[in-house]
Amino acid sequence: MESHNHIYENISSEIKEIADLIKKSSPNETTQKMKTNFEDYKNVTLNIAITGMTGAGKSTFVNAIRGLRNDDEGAAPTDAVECTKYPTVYPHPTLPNVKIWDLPGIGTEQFKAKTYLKEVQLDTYDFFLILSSERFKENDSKLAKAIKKKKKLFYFVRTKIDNDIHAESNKSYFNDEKVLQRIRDDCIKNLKSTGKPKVFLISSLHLGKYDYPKLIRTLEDELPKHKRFALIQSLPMNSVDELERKKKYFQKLVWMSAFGSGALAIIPVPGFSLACDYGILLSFFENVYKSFGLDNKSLAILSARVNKPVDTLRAAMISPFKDGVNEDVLVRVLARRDVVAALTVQELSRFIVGIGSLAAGAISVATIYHLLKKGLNDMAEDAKRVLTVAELA
Ligand SMILES: Nc1nc2c(ncn2[C@@H]2O[C@H](COP(=O)(O)OP(=O)(O)OP(=O)(O)O)[C@@H](O)[C@H]2O)c(=O)[nH]1
Ligand SMILES: [Mg+2]
Repeated sequence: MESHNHIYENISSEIKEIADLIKKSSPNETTQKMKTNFEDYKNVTLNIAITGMTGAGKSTFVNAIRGLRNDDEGAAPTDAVECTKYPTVYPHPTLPNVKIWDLPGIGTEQFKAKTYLKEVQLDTYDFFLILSSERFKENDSKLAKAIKKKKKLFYFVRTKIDNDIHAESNKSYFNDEKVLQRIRDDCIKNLKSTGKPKVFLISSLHLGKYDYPKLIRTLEDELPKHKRFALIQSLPMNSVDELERKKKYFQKLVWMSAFGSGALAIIPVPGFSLACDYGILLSFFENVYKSFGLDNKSLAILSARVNKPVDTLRAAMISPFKDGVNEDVLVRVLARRDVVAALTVQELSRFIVGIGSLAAGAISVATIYHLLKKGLNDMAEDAKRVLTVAELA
């Protein structure tokens, strides 16, 4: 009894909106609305602008947040000479709605922030990261103020922190924290004309270290909810922590997808697979698959990064989804007794608040819900095993 209440507590916030909707509308209307909500998440675009002085490490950062190294296929070109003259778009390797823009360097000369923002088409971007590998300069502040005026989000990123740490490490009384604090204070001092600047110290060569995780948490707090989802979904997999976070975001879509599949209008026939909309289920799983880095392309990228053969990484996957996501796999998983018999009707009425009278449709929804939840767990377990083999867990 207690455990049921516990489940009820946990899910109630996620399905409260759905429950309200069900009370007011028909199963078809509910399905349609949930489908639209799902599409809104799926189609959300995220455009990230990376800017800063020549040589600040923009292109390297663009590559790093796409999980690429500078010499990988599809990487933004980097070299010592100034090489990025126009905004260049780099789509995420597997989630094309997320785009990272490598903007031209802002230069050292007399700089007109307003003209620059017009030239790079300010409105395209959801937020700006202003990078510098040394002291932030007057031009960085000018740019930030112009962005602020346009009510856009921006953050300062001090790059190549690994170099700073390395340079200091052979001094006596070396202390990581002190070096970082000194750099941080210095950045804030140079940027004080922009108000309370948010500065993150990072190394594109070691994203797991320094302030990168804090930068991501800050973006999670400050971006609108759909954009936040797109961001987290797109990040390269570096740790089990990041995997768990991604999983949490997808968990929020599980009820929405279950109702959006049209299962509410279906009376289940024992022994037969449900005639619901597999499109939305496939779409859900395909996104999870890519986001967790389990597709061929992501595995190939990871393989290059951690220097392990693709086949070794792939061999770590043992779930029903190990060879990919398709309708056959879904039907096969759906047919499993543990999915179909997952819930009794009493449990259902606890799960699906307010629709006790639609018990038949509710059973179908709950079955799909379980399929989604189980699939999500299976994929997360596969991803954990891949991370372990990649020595990232
Ligand atoms: N150690 C270290 N080197 C870095 C890092 N980020 C960039 N670099 C190096 O710094 C140099 C310049 O990096 P880029 O990414 O090309 O810089 P950029 O800002 O794109 O330069 P432009 O396109 O000319 O404006 C390259 O040699 C990179 O390998 C970092 O986090 N750590
Ligand atoms: Mg560049």
